[in-house]
Amino acid sequence: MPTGDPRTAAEALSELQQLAETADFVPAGCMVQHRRIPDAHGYLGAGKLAELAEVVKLAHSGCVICDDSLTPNQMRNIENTVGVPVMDRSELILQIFGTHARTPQARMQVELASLQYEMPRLRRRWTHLERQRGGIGIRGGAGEKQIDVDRNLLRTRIASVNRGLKRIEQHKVRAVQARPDLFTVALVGYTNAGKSSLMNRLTDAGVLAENKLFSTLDTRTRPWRLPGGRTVLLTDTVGFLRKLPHQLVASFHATLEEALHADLLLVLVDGSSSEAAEQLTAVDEVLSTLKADNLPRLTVLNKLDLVEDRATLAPLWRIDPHAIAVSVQDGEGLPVVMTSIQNHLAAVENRVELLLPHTAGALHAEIRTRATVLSEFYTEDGCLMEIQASPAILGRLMAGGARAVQRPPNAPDQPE
Ligand SMILES: Nc1nc2c(ncn2[C@@H]2O[C@H](COP(=O)(O)OP(=O)(O)OP(=O)(O)O)[C@@H](O)[C@H]2O)c(=O)[nH]1
Ligand SMILES: [Mg+2]
Repeated sequence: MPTGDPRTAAEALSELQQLAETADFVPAGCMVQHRRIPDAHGYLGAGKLAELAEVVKLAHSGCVICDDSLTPNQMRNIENTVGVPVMDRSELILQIFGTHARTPQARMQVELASLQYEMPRLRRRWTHLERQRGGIGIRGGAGEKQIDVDRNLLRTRIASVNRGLKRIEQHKVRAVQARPDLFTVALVGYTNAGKSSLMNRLTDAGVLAENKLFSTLDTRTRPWRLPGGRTVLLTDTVGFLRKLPHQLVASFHATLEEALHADLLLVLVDGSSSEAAEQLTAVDEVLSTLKADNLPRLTVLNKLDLVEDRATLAPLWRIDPHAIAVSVQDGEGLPVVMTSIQNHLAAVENRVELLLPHTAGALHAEIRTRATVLSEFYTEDGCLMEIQASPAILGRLMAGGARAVQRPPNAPDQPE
């Protein structure tokens, strides 16, 4: 068990099992050792390590996965005792990210994280090769020179991937800046919470959604038409996980940052999971590392259709009394999400009355999609509208020919 993990061993192992299955492993068994600090040499104590070797032999396992980070030394020592390859949590997650990466940016981000993970472990790989060839260790052996060659190769590749990534990121920044000034809602949350499913349900994004961890590794933004015609942008992105390898958090920073350019966060959590409260806390931690913890947010508890007793949601409502329970699958609660977003818009935007002269009639369609129209009347001078919009949109409308209407204090609400 990793130290400082608030979960029980069973909870931590059930997540590790899910990760392993996502990477197409078939788990044969689990083992837990309760220790205050991991053994520096073999992570587990000597007795437990021997027990593990026995279990691996009996189950004919091809690999051992540890739920914590292992030092290259610990990995080598465990491998020597159990006789099969050993993987730590970071390596497993990197492998999953590697198979799920589809866009060039995601592929490069995973490659960068993997190269950085690999760097301190080069020596271990070479010791293995020398042993297989019957060598006598790496001190002064062929491996020693090869490690230097490999290290230089890795450094060159890291620099080249970094340059490629910078180019893509600059291109993306320009694309985000060129985006129409629409209110943006970002979907964030623990992996497998249902973010892509919600995105698909609300827009026709056609994003891959499946019962696997880290199905989505890049950011996608689609227009979402709210009831009444107002359009906002909805952004889906990579899911969070407790203790993500730091190399991955660093590599995916740009992807997450793009999503966190949002005006409002929808924090999604799988309400049917027994670990929903811990997952919400983990999401908070990632958001605060990304300095996005002060963005306005709505908490959405998903998969209500799988919750047999709603009383089990009580701890989540204690964390956020305004959390909205929904089922993306059958649509329950989604109208409440929309109303909450509209209420949020009403609270943060300006409400103004303006006259759209006939000469500026072309702005009418823009107002309908980018602002909320509260009322409109046609008069001799043009269309008199009461709208709610952001200062940026209002500025654009004024520049396009719309005029603010100043009413005398006792004027009737509506024109005759
Ligand atoms: N029963 C039920 N299943 C749901 C619901 N919403 C989503 N799912 C399922 O949950 C699984 C994960 O959904 P995704 O939409 O891929 O989750 P995600 O948050 O995008 O996951 P990552 O991209 O991995 O971060 C899929 O198998 C969905 O079909 C729901 O309301 N009820
Ligand atoms: Mg997804």
